[in-house]
Amino acid sequence: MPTVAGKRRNVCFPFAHLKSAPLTTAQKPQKQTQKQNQNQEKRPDTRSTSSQGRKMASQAAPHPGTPALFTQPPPIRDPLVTETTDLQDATLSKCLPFLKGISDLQKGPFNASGVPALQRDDHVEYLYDSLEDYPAGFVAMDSSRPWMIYWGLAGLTLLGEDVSRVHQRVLASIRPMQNPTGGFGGGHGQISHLASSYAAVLSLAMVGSSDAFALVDRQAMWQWLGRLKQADGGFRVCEGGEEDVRGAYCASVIISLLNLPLDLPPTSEARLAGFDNLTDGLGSICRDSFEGGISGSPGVEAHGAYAFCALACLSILGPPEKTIAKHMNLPLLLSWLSARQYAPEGGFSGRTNKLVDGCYSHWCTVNNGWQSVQPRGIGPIHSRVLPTPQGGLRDKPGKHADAYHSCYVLTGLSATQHHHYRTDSSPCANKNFSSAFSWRSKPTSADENVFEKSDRLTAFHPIYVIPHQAAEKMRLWYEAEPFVT
Ligand code: FPP
Ligand code: K
Ligand code: ZN
Repeated sequence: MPTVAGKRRNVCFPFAHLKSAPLTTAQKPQKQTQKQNQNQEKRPDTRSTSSQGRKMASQAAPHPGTPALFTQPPPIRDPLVTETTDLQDATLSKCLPFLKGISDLQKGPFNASGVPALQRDDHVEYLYDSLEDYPAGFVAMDSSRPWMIYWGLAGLTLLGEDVSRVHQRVLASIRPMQNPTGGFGGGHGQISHLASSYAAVLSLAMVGSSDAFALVDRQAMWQWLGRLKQADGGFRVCEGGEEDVRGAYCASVIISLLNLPLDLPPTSEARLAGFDNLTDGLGSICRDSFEGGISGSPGVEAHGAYAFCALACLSILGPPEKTIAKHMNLPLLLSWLSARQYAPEGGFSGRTNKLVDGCYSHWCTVNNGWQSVQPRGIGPIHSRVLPTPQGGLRDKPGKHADAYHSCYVLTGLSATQHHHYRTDSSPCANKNFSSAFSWRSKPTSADENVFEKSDRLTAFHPIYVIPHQAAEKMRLWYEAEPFVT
């Protein structure tokens, strides 16, 4: 294992992503008087004429091959200056030297499109290291253990590593987190949560052995899901916890991969609401918000991570061109999703008026074949902007690398390197969710991409976010395994 003894990188994890913290509403637009408005219109554009950005922009010519879209500030400016616009300017100034290929931190060689090589070995080393011990300061991550395993394994798999070599350690770590009452907790002795169960199940799928599959207590999992099922069709994330589209997505991933019976357990209270089935009513909680995007639950701000959860859940429940069309206003959704990509940064934001962040290159690029948001230039963006000098990938320049961003930045990059499409055939005998298991992929051709052949990553299933074969193998294993209700 390429771990450097005694060395620990300053790894910083985004706790907010994993907790059920309520969304903070984006800053409300400030009212302006006519006078203020006029003043601002007369004022020189501070965003393009002040600060570091201008200084750096004038210092050196962009690397040849970089499209102008990614090297110049956007031509359309809103005259309203707020804390939000200042932050965006600062972000842009930090990204521009990387986009131009003139940052001291970038390692060559650059190819003809101005894209530096992926620092594959550094990222591999970083991700193996992320599976090692953590110092006491990381205690808050103790409720995210299955996630840390998932991010490490997924990132390594994307980079072409065979993660079955850490198989025994993965099983030894995950086994004590399963509760006899069903599901996996975020750490030893913690109550089961749908997000940690999702990460645990996907990690077991990636190591892919019979021992890994046999570890899951499917009967208890089914009973537990029956208790989480709510009267509106959705799932709470844990007993007594909140209900949102993360619950819907994580539950549908678990139900379909473990080939659980769809019948609700006889004792499930959701039966009182007239439901017979674990998936009854689930599609209708995946709906669009007033902005056209998708929020965690009705009435709150739309966010890209929840958009992924809802669209992926609908794509498990049935063919996406039917399920998504039924529950979403497609033109509005596509408009909101496309507005998440900024220029010249090239990356995606998670919500309106917020900053680009590499992880949204996964959450917001719905490359699900039914309709795709064309992530223009995002492949090069990852290589240009997001690496760190010592390996690992990050939210944006100025931040530390972490396993979460390494995983999802690579997932986003992989999505740009492969075409994903559905077929009419699924390898599964049980036809429930057959659409979810009918996805295939083929690598993009040389004239469609701007990276070198050596930078191609493993293709990931757009719904399960693990290799296609890993999802299929797990499902087929459980299809052959009797389930005693
Ligand atoms: C805001 O963080 C982010 C959220 C409120 C939700 C994030 C949720 C996920 C990333 C994962 C959900 C998926 C599963 C499968 C459980 P922020 O305010 O730090 O970032 P922002 O400014 O970019 O919105
Ligand atoms: K963020
Ligand atoms: Zn992020």
